[in-house]
Parts: sequence; C-alpha cells; structure tokens
Amino acid sequence: MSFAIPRNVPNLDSEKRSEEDKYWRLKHNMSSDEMYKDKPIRRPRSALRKTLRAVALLVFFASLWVVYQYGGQHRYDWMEPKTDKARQAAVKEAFIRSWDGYKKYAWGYDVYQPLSKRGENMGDDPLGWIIVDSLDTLAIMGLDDRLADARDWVQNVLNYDMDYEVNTFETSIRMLGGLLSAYHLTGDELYLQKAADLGDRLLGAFNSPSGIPYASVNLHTREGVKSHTDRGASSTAEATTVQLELKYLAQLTGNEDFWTKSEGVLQVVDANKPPGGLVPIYIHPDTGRFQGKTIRLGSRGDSYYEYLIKQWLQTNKHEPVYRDMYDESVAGIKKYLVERSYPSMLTFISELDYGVNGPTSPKMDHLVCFASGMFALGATDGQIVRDAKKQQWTRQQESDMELARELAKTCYETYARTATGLAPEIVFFNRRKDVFKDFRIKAFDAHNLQRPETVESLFVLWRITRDPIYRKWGWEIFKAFEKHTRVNGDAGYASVDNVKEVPVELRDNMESFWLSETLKYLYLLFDDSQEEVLPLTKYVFSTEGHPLPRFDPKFKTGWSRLTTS
Ligand code: DMJ
Repeated sequence: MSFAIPRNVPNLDSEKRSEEDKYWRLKHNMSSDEMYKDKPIRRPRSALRKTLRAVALLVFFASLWVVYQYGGQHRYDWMEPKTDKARQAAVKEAFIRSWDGYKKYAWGYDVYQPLSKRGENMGDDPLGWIIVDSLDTLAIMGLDDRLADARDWVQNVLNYDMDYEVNTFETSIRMLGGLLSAYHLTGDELYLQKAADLGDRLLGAFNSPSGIPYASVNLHTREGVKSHTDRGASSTAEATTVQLELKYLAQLTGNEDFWTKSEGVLQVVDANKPPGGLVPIYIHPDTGRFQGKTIRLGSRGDSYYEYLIKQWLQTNKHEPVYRDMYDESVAGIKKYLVERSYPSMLTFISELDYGVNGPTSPKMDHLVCFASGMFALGATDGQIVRDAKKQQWTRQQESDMELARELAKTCYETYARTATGLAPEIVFFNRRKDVFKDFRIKAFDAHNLQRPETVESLFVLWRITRDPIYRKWGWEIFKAFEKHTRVNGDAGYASVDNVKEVPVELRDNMESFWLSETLKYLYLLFDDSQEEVLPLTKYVFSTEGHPLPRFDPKFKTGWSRLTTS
C-alpha cells in the first residue's frame, strides 16, 4: 500500500494540524486520547507540579536537541517511511502528484509551470514533451489508468507533421526514445507507428555534407537546420546521442537508413582522431571537423561517452568498435581529467578549455554525475560485481569500479553539503591545501533543475554492487526533493533557484526528465521485486532514462577505425 508523505509545513494552521493528527492516529491505530501517551496520570498537587516542571524542562531540551539535529526537517522525519517498499511507494506518490498536477493544470502542453499552474507549447502544436517522455514510467509504475489517458492523447492529438524546427537531439532522446520504450514495454503498435513517423522526419537532420546531424530539423519539410549560434556547429554530445534510439528503430522496422545514418556519425567523429579519445564539445556539420578545444564530460560532451559503451551493450557486444573507443576515452579521462579536492580528497572530473595540452579547470557540472554509473556499467557490462569477478577481473575493471564509487560519493556530497540537501547545477572544486572547503558554488550556478544524473548513478551502482549505501544516499536526496521542491497544493514539484538558501525560492518549471528519469531511477532504486525489473544485463537505459532492450542486430557495423588504441 502506498501512502502520502505530509509536507514539511513550518507553521501549521489548526485545520492542517488536526488533519495531521488524524493521519498520525490512523497510521498508529490510536484514538484521539491515546495519542498523548505521555499525558500524566492524576497525582497529588505538589507532586504534579514537580512532575510538570520536570516534563516541561525535558520537552524544552528535547526540542532544542531535535531542532539542532534536524533543523526544519523534523516534521518530515517524523513521518518517514523506513522500509524500501514504503520508500518506493513514497517515490511513486511523488510521481503521481507531479503527473496529476500536470494533468489538471497543463494537460497536453510541452512545458509545465506548476507555480502559475499553466502550460505552454514550444511551437504552434504540442510535441508531447511531458506525456511521451513519461509513458514508460507510467507503465513501469503500473499506473494503468493514467497511461490510458496518455495513450488517448498520443492517438488523438499528437501529430508530428508540423512546420516547426525542433532540436534534433532533444526530440530524439525524449520523444523517439519515449515512444520506443513505451512500445517495448506495452507491445502497443501505436507507439511504434508514431516512432517510425517521427524517426523518418528526424532523418532529414543527417543530410549534411559530413553526415553530422544539424542541430535542428523541420518536422514538416524534413530539412536540417544549422545551429543559429556557435558558428553553425552542432554539439558533439547531441550528434552522438541519437544512436541507441535510431538503431533500435532500425531493428524494429527493418529500415537500414536509421542504422547507417546514425552510425556514420561515429565514423566521422573517430576520423578526427581525438587525443586520449576526448572530444571537443562542438563538431561542424559542413566539415565533420571538431570546432574549438573545450573538452568536458558536462554539457555538450557528456553522453558521447555514455553512448559508446551503451551501443556496444545494446547490440549484445556485436560491435567491438564502440567498446574500443570507450576504453580509449576512459583511459583519457583518467589521464587528463580525474583530480581530487582538498581537504576531503573528493574525486572529481575537471574540464579542459584548451585541449589536452592545456591546464584543467576544476569546474564540474551536475551533468557529469552520470559518469559514475557509466564507469560501473563499463566495468561489469551490467553484471553484479561478484558475478563479473567469477569470469575475469582485470586491473582496468577494478580501477573503473573504484572511479565509479568515488565519483558517486562526490556527487552525493554535492547534495549533502548544501543547506537544502540539493545539488547545484555546477560546482568548482578546491585544489588548494590551505582552503578547507572542497567546493564552492557560484551564485549563478546555484539552481537545481531536478536533474537525474546522481540518482541515475546511484541506481546503477546499487544494481551492480548491492551496497546499501546507494539506497541510503538516494533516499536522502529524495527527501530533500520532497521537502524543498514540492509546490503548495496539488500542482506537483518545481525547480529551485538557489540550493544554498532555506527556505527555497522555487522556479516556475517542472522538467520532463523529473518524470522520465529522476523519479524513475529513484523508484527502481528501491525496487525489491523477486524478479529484477529491467535488469542491466538485458537492457540499456537511454540518456533520457528510457529502457531499451539489448538485441542481436539485423544490421552490421559498416565501418572500422582507422587507428585503434
Ligand atoms: C536529460 O535530458 C538527459 O539526461 C540528457 O542526456 C542530459 N540532460 C537531461 C537531464 O539532466
């Protein structure tokens, strides 16, 4: 049975208070008198006074202690579910609250503003940004009625024949990935039809001189559109993070175009021979050459590395070229980017603004936190460590697992060490021995957009190590989201303006990845079903958290590397 967690409301009015009392009584099966178990029995007057005074003092010091220990969290902890099952139910409740708020106030819109309780589309017509991105989470959580509402909308409203330029990458990972995962989980042909139609339209983005997809594509004319900024360059991560989706679509439909166009991108990237397998964050669709020297595992660089290892796993290891590229990149990351902070020696991944021969910058985006799960996945291919060790266990696997664990700890600390318990968008780590704070958060970077990368890695590490610490950390993070990002009333959850300030100022936006990733990963983190749900040995999770099955590919890799590591 699931139950709702009352919010932390510092000044409860009497009506709310009595509601909460009622809840407490129900939960503990008590009558209203029984609630006050510490109520003294009648005694002679003087004894009564003394006892009262002692009780008052006790209560006073106990309250001081509680405030000191928990600060504003006390009311929340009071109701805290203790078992994994109850915690999973609490995550599901948060999803339901988010979904129902969206349904009530912004149904069908692409953007949801839970504070002003309204929605907006990005173009003239809706793309299904929130609904399509959430289909598989609805299926995984068994929310069948809500999934039926969503399906109706997809069938009756969603039409991708729109004269509108969409971002190629975002539309692929959120819409195409969402539809494909929903098709796999439900077997409902509607989702495959929509995916095939959308995939056809997206293919226009690849008609560039180099085969590197344009940043955008018009869904009606199917013409690719160069980025209006960055001198027309596409982001490297964006160009290289559509392959899982398009390859699965090729496998399902038998249309080889989806396969060849998407894998061709990796051939072009590799032909640049990036030193250490570390790619600059821009690549130009006209030339297929990298633009600029900035290298990072944060924005515009991140999922390039993620999709190398996942492409290898997706096709049941039939395409070793991607494993080879991945291994080269991990060696490069360890050589050029892994550093430690003072005083706690937190492992972090720095950035290179001027290529591999330049100095590193100790800046780390929250986005980088996906890499912990990626290193673990790369070390064991999704198996539990103890099983992987039974076959072969190399020094590289050991070191990748260690890096995965260390980075997960760092990412957790970026939550645990703020006033809200929520991580900011970006931190700067400290490399000076005479400074006693491991990282600082600049004012401009202090927001939290409900991003999933840390809980995603905690989920992967839990599955791979079975170390309960990852559930413990995941629960702490969920509590912080619950406490600070829940919107008053029934509208759902919102982003936070500054994680260093309590009480928080909320931002009027609820991201679709809150539903497709953050809450899905937290839900799966606490799952204890007898038969493991979506095992990592059979599935790859796309960069948007959409589980796609591994398969023996119909099509073969049409290229090989010019040089290998
Ligand atoms: C998601 O859309 C995806 O995880 C993407 O790869 C990175 N950014 C967001 C979540 O932070």
